[in-house]
Amino acid sequence: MRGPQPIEAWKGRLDSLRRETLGLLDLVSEETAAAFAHPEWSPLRWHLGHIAYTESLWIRQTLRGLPPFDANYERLFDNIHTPRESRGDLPPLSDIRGYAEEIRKDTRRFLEEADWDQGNPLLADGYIVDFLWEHEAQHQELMTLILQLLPPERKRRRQSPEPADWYPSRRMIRVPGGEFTMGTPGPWFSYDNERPPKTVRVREYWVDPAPVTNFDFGAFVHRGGYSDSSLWTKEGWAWKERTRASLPVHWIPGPEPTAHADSEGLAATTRAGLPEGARQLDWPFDKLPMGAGRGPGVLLAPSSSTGSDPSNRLGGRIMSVELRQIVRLHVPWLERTMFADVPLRLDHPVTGVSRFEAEAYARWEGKRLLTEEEWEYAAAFDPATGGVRRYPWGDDPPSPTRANFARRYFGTTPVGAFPEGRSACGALDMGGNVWEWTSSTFSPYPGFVPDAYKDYSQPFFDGTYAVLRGGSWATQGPLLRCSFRNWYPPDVREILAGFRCARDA
Ligand code: AVJ
Ligand code: FE
Repeated sequence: MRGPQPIEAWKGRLDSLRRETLGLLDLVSEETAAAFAHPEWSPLRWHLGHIAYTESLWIRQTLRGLPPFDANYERLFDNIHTPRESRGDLPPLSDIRGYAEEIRKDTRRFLEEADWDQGNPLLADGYIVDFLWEHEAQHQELMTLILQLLPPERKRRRQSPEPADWYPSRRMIRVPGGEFTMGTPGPWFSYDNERPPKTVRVREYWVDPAPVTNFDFGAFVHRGGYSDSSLWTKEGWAWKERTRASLPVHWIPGPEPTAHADSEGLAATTRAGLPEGARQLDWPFDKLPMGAGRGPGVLLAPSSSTGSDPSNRLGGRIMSVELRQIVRLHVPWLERTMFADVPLRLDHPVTGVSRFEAEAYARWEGKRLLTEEEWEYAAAFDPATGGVRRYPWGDDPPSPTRANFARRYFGTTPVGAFPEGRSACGALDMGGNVWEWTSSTFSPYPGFVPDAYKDYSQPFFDGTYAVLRGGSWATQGPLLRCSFRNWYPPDVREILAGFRCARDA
C-alpha cells in the first residue's frame, strides 16, 4: 500500500507552470496574441485554450466521466479536429482565461477526491499530473517559438541575466563503441515513445563537443554552401530550390558592417587591430590576427590555418574580447533575437535551420549528423558505472549552472557555456540551448505500446518525421532527460533547433 499522494505539491506544480504560461501571453498585446505570427503556427491565444482543453479532456471527461465543459471550446481547441487555418477567430483572451480557470478548479477537486489506488494507469504514480505538466510545458515552448517569430517591437521586453563567458575546446571527442540502455530506464515520467528501454550497440565515432555555431554556419553561407548542390541530399536540394532558402530564419542581411562601429573606442581598435583592407573582407575571420591564452572573456576563434588535424578545424585559436567586438563589426548579418535585432552573435549556436540545411553543412565540413542512438549514448552513457544517466550531467535535476533551459535567458547562450552540464564523454549543451537535429526518422522502439493518449506519438510514426534531441533554451527541466524524443518534419525551421556534427571513427 503506498503512502498518501503529494496532492498539494502536484497542485503547486501545475499552478506555477500555469503562471508561466500566462506570463508568456503578457509579453504581447491581446491583438498580437490572437494573430498568426506565421501561417504554420497557431496564434498564441489558441495554445492557452488547447492547454485547458487537454486538461479537461483527460481529467473532466476521461477520468470523471463528465460531459465537456463547453462544446464550442471543445471543438475549437482540439488540435486534431480543428484545422490550423480556422484558429484565427478566437474568443476574447479573458474568456479563454476564464475557461482555463474553470477547468483548473475541476482538476483541483479531482486531485483531492480521486481514488489513487484503483489501478488505473492514468493515476499510477500521478501519471496524469506529469503528463498534463509536460504537455503544457511543450506548448509553452511552442508559444515561445511563436513569440520569437514576432518582430521585437510587438513584445514587452523582459530582463534576462547575462550568461557567463566560457568557451570550450573545439576538438572532436572520440566516443568508444559500446552497448548501453536506450530509453527511459527509471521510475520517472516518460512518454510512450521513450519505452520500452532497449539495449543498443553503438560503433566508435567522433562527436563535436558543442553544437555548430553561427560563426561556423556563416562560413558555410559565405563559401556558397547554399548554392553547391553536391552538399545537399536530393530531397534537401529540392526543398532549397523550392523555398529559395539562403540564410537561417532569424538572420537578416545587415547594413554595411561599419554601421555598427558606433563607439569611438571600437572604431579605433578596429583600425589598429585589423590588417589593411579588412573592411572589404566578406568573411573577416580568415585574416584576423589571433591572440593567445584562454579563460574567461576570450573567444575560441577560427583560423584559416586549420592544421592537418581535420578533427580540429578551428585550430583551437583564441581571440581577445576586443577582437571579438571587431569581428562583430564586420559580420554582414544581423540576427533577430527575442527583443532586439543585433549583430550576429558568432559564438551562439546556429538556429532556424531545417534538417536539410544541417545535413548540407555537415557534409561541407566532411562530417554528418548523429543518429539518435549516438546522440543518446554521448549524452547518457557513463563508462564509470556502465549505466545511463537521467540527464547528461547525472541524476540531479537541471539547474542554471548546468544548462540554458526554461527561458532563463530568453534566447541562446554561447555554445558550451555550462561546463558543469557536460556529459560523461565531455559533450556540452546536450541539455538545453538548442534542440539538435539527428539523422534518425521517428519510429517506435520494439515492443512499443501506446499510452492512454494514443495519438501522442503513434500518428507520427509514418516515416516523415525526423528526431530532435536535447531540449532548447525554452524547454522545461524534466524534458531535458536524455531519453526524451522530439520530432518534426525535416523542412521545419522555426523550432528552436540547431545541430551537432559527428564523423565515423
Ligand atoms: C513533440 C513537439 C512534436 O507539438 O506536436 C503537444 C508535442 N503533442 N501536444 C507537438 C505535443 C501534443 C508535439 N511535439
Ligand atoms: Fe497539445
